[in-house]
Amino acid sequence: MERTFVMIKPDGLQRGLVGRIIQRIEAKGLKIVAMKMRTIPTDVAEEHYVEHVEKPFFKDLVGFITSGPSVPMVVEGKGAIFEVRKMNGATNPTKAQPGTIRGDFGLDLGRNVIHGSDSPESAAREIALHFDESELSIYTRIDEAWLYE
Ligand code: DAT
Ligand code: MG
Repeated sequence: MERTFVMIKPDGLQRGLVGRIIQRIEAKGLKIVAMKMRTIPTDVAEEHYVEHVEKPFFKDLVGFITSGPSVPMVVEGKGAIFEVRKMNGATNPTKAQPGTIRGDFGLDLGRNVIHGSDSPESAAREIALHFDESELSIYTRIDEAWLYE
C-alpha cells in the first residue's frame, strides 16, 4: 500500500492542532504506521528541504522547522500521497481552500501547519530520512474491509 511522509510542523503543535489534524487523517481512512514527536535537528531539516536550498526563504524555513517539536508520521493508504496533499491544501494558507488543513488552520505562507510528500520518490526519501525501518508498525486496521474492495 502507498505510503507518504506527513509532518505536523512546530506551529501546528504550538497552536494545539495536533489532535484535530490526526483526527482528519484517521477519519479519512488513512493508516498511521509511524508517529513520534521531536525537534528536527538542523542537518535533517536541511536535507529534508534540500530542493529549496537555493531559495531566498531557505534559511528561515530551516529555522522555523527546527524551532520546536514537530510530529512526523508515516501514513499509508490508497493514493496516500495525493490524498494527503489534497487534505493539506495549497502551500499558502491564504490561498488554500476552506476544508483543507492549511485553509482552515493557517494564515501565513511560512507557517503552514503541515507537510506532505509530493511524489513517491520524495515519500521514500523523507520516510528514510525521518524514521528507522524498526519504527514502522505493520498492522491491520479493523475498518480496512470497509474502506477497500
Ligand atoms: P509544500 O510544503 O506545499 O510542498 P514547497 O515544497 O513549495 O511547498 O515549499 C516548502 C515549504 O517552504 C512550504 O511548506 C512553506 C515554505 N515556502 C514555500 N514557498 C515560500 C516562500 N515563497 N516564502 C516563504 N516560505 C515559503
Ligand atoms: Mg514540497
